[in-house]
Amino acid sequence: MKNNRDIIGRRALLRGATLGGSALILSGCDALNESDMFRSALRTAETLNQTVHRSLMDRAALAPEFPASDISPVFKTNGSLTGTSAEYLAHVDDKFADWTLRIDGMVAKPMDVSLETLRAMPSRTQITRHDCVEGWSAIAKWQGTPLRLLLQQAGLSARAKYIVFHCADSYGAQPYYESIDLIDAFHPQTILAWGMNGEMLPVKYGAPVRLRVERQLGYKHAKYVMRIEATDDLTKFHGGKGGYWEDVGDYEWYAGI
Ligand SMILES: Nc1nc2c(c(=O)[nH]1)N[C@H]1C(S)=C(S)[C@@H](COP(=O)(O)O)O[C@H]1N2
Ligand SMILES: [Mo]
Repeated sequence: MKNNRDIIGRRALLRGATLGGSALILSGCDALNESDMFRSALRTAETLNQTVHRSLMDRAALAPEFPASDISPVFKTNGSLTGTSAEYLAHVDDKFADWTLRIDGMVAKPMDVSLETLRAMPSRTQITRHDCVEGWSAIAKWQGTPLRLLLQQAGLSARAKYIVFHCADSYGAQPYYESIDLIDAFHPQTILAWGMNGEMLPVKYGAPVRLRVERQLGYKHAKYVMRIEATDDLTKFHGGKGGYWEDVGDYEWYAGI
C-alpha cells in the first residue's frame, strides 16, 4: 500500500481530471480503493500521464551543443547551392541591401523585415550538428534570430498550427519549401540563421537566412527563406505534404532526431 498522501494526491488528480463533480464515487468510499478495477484505473491514468508527459518533454529537449573545437573544418553543402528566382539573384547582386523577409498568413500584423532589422534583434548562437538523411553530419556555429520572437511580433493567430517556409530555389518547376509545427517553431534553438562560423551566412549555405531547427533532419533546415507563412492547413501548399521532399514522396514530414 502506498502512503496516504500519494493516494490523496492521486484521488484529487483523478477527481479533477476525469471524474468532474462526481466526488460521490471517491468520498468515503474506501472499499473502492481496494478493488482491482479501481487500482487498474489509477495505473492507467498514471501510465498515460507519464507517456504524454515524456513525449512532450522530449519535443522540448535541447539538441546537443558542442565546443568550438568540434566545428567541422569543411561543412558539406547539399541540395541547391543558390536561390534561383530572378528576384533572389538581384538580391545577391546588391548584397541583400533591399532584401526583406515576408511574414504573413495567420498573423495579426503581416511584416516585411529587413536583414538589418533581423540582425539587430536579440539573437542566439549555437554550435550544433547537422544530420543529413543521406548519411553525413557536420558541426557549425550558427547565429540567428529566434523564430518565436518574429512570430510573437507578428501576432501569431491562436488558430495557426504550422509555419511554412517559402524558399528562393526550385527543382524544375517545384519551389523548395518546408514546414514545422508550433512546438518546433517556439523551440529555443529554432532560429533564422544569418551568421555561420562567425561570418555572414554564405550563399551556398542559404543566404541571407536559413532555418535551423535543430531537433530535425537536414532537409527541414530550409535555405534561402524569403517568406514565412502561418497556417492551419498544409494541404493547400504545392503537393500538400508540407515540404518539397515530402511531396516528392522521399521523406517524412516529421523528421525528429
Ligand atoms: N532551399 C533549400 N533548402 C534546403 C535544401 C535545398 O535544396 N533547398 N536542401 C536541404 C538538405 S537535404 C540539406 S542536408 C541541407 C543542406 O544544407 P547545407 O548545404 O548548408 O549543408 O539543406 C536543406 N535545405
Ligand atoms: Mo539532406
